[in-house]
Amino acid sequence: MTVREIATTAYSDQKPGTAGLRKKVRVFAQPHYLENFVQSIFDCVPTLRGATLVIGGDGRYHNREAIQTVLAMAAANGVARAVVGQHGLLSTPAASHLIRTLDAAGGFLLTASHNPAGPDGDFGIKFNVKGGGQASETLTRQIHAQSQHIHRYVISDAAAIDIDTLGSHTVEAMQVEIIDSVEAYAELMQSLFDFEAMRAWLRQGHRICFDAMHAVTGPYARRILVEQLGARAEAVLGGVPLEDFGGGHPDPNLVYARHLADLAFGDDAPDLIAASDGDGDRNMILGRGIFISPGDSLAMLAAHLHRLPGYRSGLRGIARSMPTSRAADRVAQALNIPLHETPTGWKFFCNLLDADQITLCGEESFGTSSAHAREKDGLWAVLAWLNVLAASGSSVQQIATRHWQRFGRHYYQRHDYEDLSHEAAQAIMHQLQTRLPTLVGQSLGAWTVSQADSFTYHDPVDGSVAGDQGLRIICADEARIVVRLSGTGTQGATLRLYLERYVSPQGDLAQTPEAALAELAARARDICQLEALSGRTAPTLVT
Ligand code: VG1
Ligand code: CO
Repeated sequence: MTVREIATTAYSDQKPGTAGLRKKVRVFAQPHYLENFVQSIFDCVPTLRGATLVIGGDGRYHNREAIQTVLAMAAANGVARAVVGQHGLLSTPAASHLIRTLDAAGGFLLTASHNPAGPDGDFGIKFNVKGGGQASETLTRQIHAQSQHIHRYVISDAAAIDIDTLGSHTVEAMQVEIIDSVEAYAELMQSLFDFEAMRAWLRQGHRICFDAMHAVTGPYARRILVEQLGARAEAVLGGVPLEDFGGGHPDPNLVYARHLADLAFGDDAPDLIAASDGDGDRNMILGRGIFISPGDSLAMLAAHLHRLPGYRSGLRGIARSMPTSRAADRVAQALNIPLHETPTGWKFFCNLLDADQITLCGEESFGTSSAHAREKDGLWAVLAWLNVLAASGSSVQQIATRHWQRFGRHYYQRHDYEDLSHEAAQAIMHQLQTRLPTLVGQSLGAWTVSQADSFTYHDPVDGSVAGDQGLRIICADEARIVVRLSGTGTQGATLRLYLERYVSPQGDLAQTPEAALAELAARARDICQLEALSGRTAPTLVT
């Protein structure tokens, strides 16, 4: 075993997006591509030397090779101990938890989340810091800058190690432990939720269905839902992780998990139907005859969380990303606790969580989590709902209806225009941004624009400022349009149009989101000059 220093040249495209570096597999497979980025991280995080490092991924194609590369480079860069999930699997929240509990100096998460996998699919890597949170904007910028003039990296030439068998190894002076991917995470869930109440609820004949979509949460769901809570084995669909996710698109929403909506709205539906995404941080929640939008899920969990063992002392505060519906704001108001509005991306929640200012946070993109981790957590959200059902004796439908009757309903949709040319996307954003000041006071269908601006976030904890975080057109409490460009895509540009409309408890609470938002959607398309600037007349994806 020797450590070798390899000369390399920089790639110009290693700028991480909303959640790490995501590219096509063929881009990552270029010589030195992964190595350059990994070395840039080691160069920017000197505290990894002599420390513990967590490594795991979502199990997609290229995961296993990438893990061996990261291990060989970790050994060469002086890491003392690497902890790797068996078979190379760690869900994003489980990795975050391990980093925290092992007091690791950081973790490498090999994931492109829900993006399709396989030789023609996507791959990704993200670095989480001590404490388990995502790398800050500042660190992300430093890593990118380093990747732009990297000229060498170091790597051990040790043979690949067996990541499928639990056990210990050494690579150079580094100790490697292959650990059970689920155990610590399952213990964490037991400390937060009332497993006995959930078991009793299932024993009474209530049924759940959870789809792991052949991605990373399969082993977690089988262990926790089936082995520990006593759900039937058939309750877990897609429970075996596959390198190509079975050819599917593990992005749980009404389009890519249509079959779950069909199940929920069909005869004999289970009481709770749920799914998670490729890396286990997203969640989708449905009940018999009802889909719970992520913004509603955040608000409803906020209203009920105090019923659950880990949250008996109540919530310190709630945070949501700016485009996420303002449903949680009403609950925060009722509970008399702060509500923070952050930019899109989980990294912006981490300071608030570390400073103990919030207990619960969420995003419209099917992400919810609490202070137990520094990532969004799909199975946590599913267990939280399951526990709320067991503790309250109510159905999902009853919880939602009562919530709307008390707080009113925030109808919500996100319209994605995918694979636009970068020029068209920029033109749309530019023209809208320029016109924003002129929109205030103008009427927008039935509403009047009260505020129109580009969102800037001032982090209350470290004082950092993040500008250009999306354009918003607000019609007081009643309606809102948000427009931003995706930072996770790997092909062309994706424009996201977020639509929200509030209906008070006295109004019509039983509309479909599509009908409730039709007028706002048409106004939003006009305001963005979508057809004129991109030729598109309809979104490619509505979630
Ligand atoms: C999207 C979502 C954002 C989420 C991010 C990572 O980002 O909108 O809310 O935090 O994905 O989630 P963007 O920039 O494409 O809108 V995941 O599950 O892909 O790690
Ligand atoms: Co994800």
